[in-house]
Formats: sequence, C-alpha cells, structure tokens
Amino acid sequence: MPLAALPLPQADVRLDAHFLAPAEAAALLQELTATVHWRHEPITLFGKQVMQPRLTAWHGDAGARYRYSGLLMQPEPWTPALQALRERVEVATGARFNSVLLNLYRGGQDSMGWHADDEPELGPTPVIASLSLGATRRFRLRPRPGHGPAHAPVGLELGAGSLLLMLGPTQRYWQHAVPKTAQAVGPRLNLTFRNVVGSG
Ligand SMILES: O=C(O)CCC(=O)C(=O)O
Ligand SMILES: [Mn+2]
Repeated sequence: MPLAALPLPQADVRLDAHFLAPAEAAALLQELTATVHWRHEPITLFGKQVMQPRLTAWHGDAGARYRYSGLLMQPEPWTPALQALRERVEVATGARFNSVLLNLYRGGQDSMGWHADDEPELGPTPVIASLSLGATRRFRLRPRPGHGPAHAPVGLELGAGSLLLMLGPTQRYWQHAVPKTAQAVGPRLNLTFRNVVGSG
C-alpha cells in the first residue's frame, strides 16, 4: 500500500490519499455518523472552560484511559465497524493500536487548534494513524514554537478515504491543526488510531 513520506525535517509523516475507495469511505461516513455515540465536551483553555468546536467519541480496549486536553477519556468498546477498520489500519501501517479518537467536524466552523499528540500516555514516540471521511479539510503542520526545526508551515488537503501516519519524532518537533474555513463544507469525520501505553 503506498504510504508516501513527506519531506519534512525532524518528522516522519506519511500519506496514502486513497486508502479507502470513495464508495467505501462514503458508506463508512454514513454508518459512523449515525451509530457512534457522539459527545460535545468542554475543554479547559487558558484556565477557562469552553465547548470543543467539534463532536468527539473515544473507543478502545478496556483500560485504555487517556487524558486529552484536560479531559479523562474513558473508552467505549470497539464496534464491529471500528474493529474492522483498526485491523486494516494495523496491516497497512505495521503498528498496533488499542484505541481510536473520533472527531466529527459538523461544518467549516468546527476545527482543531494547534497541538501535538504528545500526552505521556502515548509514549516518547507516538504512532498516530489518522483516517479521514467526508468533506476535504486542510490539515496544517508547523514546527513547534521554540524547539521545532526552521521550516515553513505546510498544508495538506485530507480528503475522504485518506490515511495519514505520524510517527517517530513528529509529535516532539511539530504541531498540527485543522483550522476553521469560511467555505461551505459538509461534515468531516476523522479517526485517529492511537496506542495508549501502560494500559490493559
Ligand atoms: O481531524 C484531524 O485531521 C486531526 C485530528 C487530531 O489532530 C487529533 O484528534 O488529535
Ligand atoms: Mn492531533
């Protein structure tokens, strides 16, 4: 399967823009949007509680607890659809994952701010496999302020069925974000498969 490496310093980012065929990606978007138990959670930003600008869900092996933006996430069990996707992503990437965070961006005003997936629970060199369904959105990467490499920010259009893999030093030296867009866009569903270490 062609996961093509991006030429970024101090990062290991690979992309397969066509991991899932369009019809399969569309069917999965419908199924997951309808069957996942979506939550609208608050997060603490600069000491203030605000609602996240997107809906989320967290599925995984029992005991794969995970702190995310100040929230202690308790995984719900794998559904058959999520389990089947996990197995395919594991085969494609050669990595193992014990949980998946789902984000539903309802429209262009839903977003994800700059961050790195560098929580201690993910270990020193996290492997994150990110599968996108629905509307194409711009995924941005920039060197981490203070200790990233000297490099301009980069943008990737993540379309339906794309698989993005981030591993090695990526989370240590780079941040990523999904900015708001003023364009009229439909819903986008993103799944990030993760491995929470030290959990059953
Ligand atoms: O929606 C995306 O493409 C990114 C999601 C993300 O960065 C995260 O869940 O940590
Ligand atoms: Mn992230």
